Amino acid sequence: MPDTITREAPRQATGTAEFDAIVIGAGFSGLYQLHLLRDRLGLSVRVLEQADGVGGTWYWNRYPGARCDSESHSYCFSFSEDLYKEWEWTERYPEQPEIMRYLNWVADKLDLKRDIGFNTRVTACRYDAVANRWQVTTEGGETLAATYLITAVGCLSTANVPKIPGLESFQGHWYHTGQWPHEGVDFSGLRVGQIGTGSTGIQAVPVIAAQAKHLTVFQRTANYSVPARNGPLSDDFKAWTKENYRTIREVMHSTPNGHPFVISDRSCWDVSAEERRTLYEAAWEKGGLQFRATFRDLLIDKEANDTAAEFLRAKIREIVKDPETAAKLADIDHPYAAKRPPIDTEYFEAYNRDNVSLVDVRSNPIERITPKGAQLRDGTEVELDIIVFATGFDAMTGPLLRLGITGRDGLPLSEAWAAGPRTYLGLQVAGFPNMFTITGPGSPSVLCNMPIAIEQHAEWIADCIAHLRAKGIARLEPAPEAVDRWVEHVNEAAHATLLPQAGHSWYLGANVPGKPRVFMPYAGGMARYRQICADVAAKGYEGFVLSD
Ligand code: N01
Repeated sequence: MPDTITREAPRQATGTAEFDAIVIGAGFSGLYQLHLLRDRLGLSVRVLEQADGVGGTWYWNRYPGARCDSESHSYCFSFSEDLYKEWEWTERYPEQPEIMRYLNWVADKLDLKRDIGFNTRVTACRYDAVANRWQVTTEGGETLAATYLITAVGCLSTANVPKIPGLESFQGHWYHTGQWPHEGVDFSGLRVGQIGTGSTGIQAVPVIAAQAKHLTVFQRTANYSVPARNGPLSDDFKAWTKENYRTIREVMHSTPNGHPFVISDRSCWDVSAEERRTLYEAAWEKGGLQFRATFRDLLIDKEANDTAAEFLRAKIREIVKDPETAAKLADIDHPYAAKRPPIDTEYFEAYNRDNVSLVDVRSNPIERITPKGAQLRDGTEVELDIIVFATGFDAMTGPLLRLGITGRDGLPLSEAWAAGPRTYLGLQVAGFPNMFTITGPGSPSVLCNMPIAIEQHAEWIADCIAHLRAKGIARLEPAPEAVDRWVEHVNEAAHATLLPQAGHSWYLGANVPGKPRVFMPYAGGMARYRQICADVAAKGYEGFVLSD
């Protein structure tokens, strides 16, 4: 990558602030993209962020128990050895406030905040073909323009609050975990209802249960979970991560999911049933997302997966004392890890408390919210003071569609994606020249440890922009045939795994009524994807149309 290209000063003549690049979002992606474009390429860049601080997903997700499921020594930037070695994590998994401290530290260290417009919500992005510029409008009435538009809005930033009749009549308070009040919520002495048992809900249950008078969990789909085994990091481990920076990074770059552990090359069928059980026990004791790395075929062979699933169901029955509650929790209808596998701290144990109860809302749905609580189909009214919606997100496409993007010839992104997202490499959309989507649909993104996926995209985009500028190329967008081929490949990659077998997963958009059912992330593996993107660039951006 060249070190600098002339930096253009912002121009204000038309009331429009002019930049080389506009980046939307100041989480991991936006921060790194700003650093690369401004400090390595010398471009004028403006980052627009709707929150009043950096942090992206970690700014909003302040719910009880919010903690990253990736291990802290892998959930950080690794592009700079100095940055990596200077920061000290305290626990095996970083808690939300610690990640916020980390991202603020990075932003200050790289002097990024001066180029970020906070409290600035983007309402429209329109491509002007004559000027070959992106015109961006904000809620506050600002207009800005740039040659390159880069979305760094994350995959899980549009809260999904189910439309349950009567919610407006509820006399208590309700909150979505992804829009949690900064001042926190005091549950002491209160009756709390939590809807949702995904990764978020499973983190929140034990923490809310420890404080509330009573917690009722409304479960629609039972879920697997493996103990996180969180705890403080020893000085030895901290020193080891620093000494082994390069090796850790190499592992993260060479595995399908960007985590710092290697997936076993052993098949589940290479070992006896007894040995298999011993290996699962060891993985359960070790804890964390690594459980799924016990055998190489857990995500491609349903019968192999069944062995892990049965082990995990048996654990639920062993931990949860009330057999009826245990049966509801263990009645899981999808293969293990076909939905994002949660990890927990005393989740199943929480159901042994006297102040926690479980309602199966698949057999007995919430018909309406009343002023006093939730009314179930069988007529029961569960009285509540607080409702917590741990109901997830309009994932991957939601954050992009709400930006009001229109491409060439006034084509709205919502129309281009009416039947589901269509991208080339998850990086660009045909008809939207010079627009790049960090961790967009069609890229590994949510199937990968996010900082690894983000760094690869931000670097590829910076290299691409450097190439365009060095060669005097005005526009880059994917050829429609390249998009067709990529969409087909994303589909094939998903169907080579068990992932599409969880028919109600947000990977498929199935959690949002009316959303097209398309498997959105690229399941072919991060290492393979990195190579594909590198090859495309090496072949002169094969599959893209480059024009003056
Ligand atoms: O959301 P989810 P999440 N009535 O969509 C239920 C990342 N993450 O926020 O399965 C009743 O997974 C829904 O039920 P069902 C991670 O990638 C990361 O938990 O659709 N229930 C499900 O139980 C994760 O995958 C971390 O039947 C309703 C739950 O709500 C992603 O975020 C931590 C309902 C939603 O689960 C999203 O996780 C947490 C309704 N109308 C999350 N609508 C870290 O690494 C939905 N549900 C820190």
